[in-house]
Amino acid sequence: MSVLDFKVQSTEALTLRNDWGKDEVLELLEKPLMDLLWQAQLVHRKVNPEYQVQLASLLSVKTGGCEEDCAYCPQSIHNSSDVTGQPDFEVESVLSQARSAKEAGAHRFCMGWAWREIRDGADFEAMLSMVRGVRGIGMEACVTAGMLTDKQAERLADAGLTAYNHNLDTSPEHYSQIISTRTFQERLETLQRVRSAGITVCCGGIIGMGESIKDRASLLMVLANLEPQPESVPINALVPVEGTPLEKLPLIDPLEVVRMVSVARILMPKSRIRLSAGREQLGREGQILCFLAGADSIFYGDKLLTTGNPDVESDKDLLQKAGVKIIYRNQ
Ligand code: SAM
Ligand code: DTB
Ligand code: SF4
Repeated sequence: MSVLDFKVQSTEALTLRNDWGKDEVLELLEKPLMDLLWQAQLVHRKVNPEYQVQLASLLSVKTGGCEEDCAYCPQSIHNSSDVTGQPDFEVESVLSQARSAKEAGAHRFCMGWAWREIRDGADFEAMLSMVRGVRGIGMEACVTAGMLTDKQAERLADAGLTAYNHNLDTSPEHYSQIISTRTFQERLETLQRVRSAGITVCCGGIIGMGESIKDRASLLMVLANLEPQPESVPINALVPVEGTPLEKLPLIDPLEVVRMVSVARILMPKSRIRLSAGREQLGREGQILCFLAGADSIFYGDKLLTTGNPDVESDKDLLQKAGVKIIYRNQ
């Protein structure tokens, strides 16, 4: 069964398009909010009538000391944030954290490495063991670890990896303001390798990094025009971290996140739209609007990779108040 099958219940009338134009997407992003919410809901209700939400837990297996210069990231050696290199987690410790996450209700376990790219050797072998272990526990397994080769993607697929996360982060036009050590094209090539190996693609971006609305339209357009579209699309709001070049940027207006989620849902009806970093800034009502508009996953657990996330108790309360249904592992 494909990871998408469980939620696509009535999609006959939904046509997936891979030919979106930037102006069309911009027009959607700029619609009066009520009209945009209505249009997003028409799609969302069709693909997810019960408002099912997947809980995913994140673990930073390898933290800090990354050679890339991503302006938002506290883990880059080019930035002077508090995050410093820490010993990597061992396989058993990762699997015990995955088990706890499953017991707490998580359906997917996402593991991060602060690497520019995967290198062969003991660390990669450990990653493969972690993937096998997480799948053995009965959870979806996602890895985010930078660029990879075809062979590495194939080995991850053989280990049972469900998804590989590699974000485009921002529009091709704004990209050079944010990262200089890796090109937008290299990101697209990494995504292609993941796809060719038969692993599902998790790819999204960040808003609130000084980009224009046109940049947001451009990012969404590139994502939606990937063929096939990514199965999973994380929408992150920048968490401005001290010591990064973006530390002084103002927090994004929650309604901007609602707009991004709505348009992502309209353009990519069958994809899982993940309300990712920055949820603490959104407030309860902002998050509920995002569920209404099409978000169908959150990161669950007190920590993202290095920054905070709402605590489990407040998330349980949020999900209950929103009246959404949590996806359990056997569904
Ligand atoms: N090194 C790998 C990579 O870049 O693909 C994996 C880890 S990286 C931290 C995963 C993603 O986290 C980034 O692509 C970015 O979208 C997101 N991220 C990192 N720092 C963030 C921040 N301060 N605010 C919002 N999102 C952030
Ligand atoms: C994604 O798009 N967001 C998550 C996940 N994929 C790996 C990571 C968010 C990280 C936020 C900053 C931090 O905690 O270091
Ligand atoms: Fe490294 Fe990933 Fe952070 Fe960029 S986002 S500095 S690649 S850990």
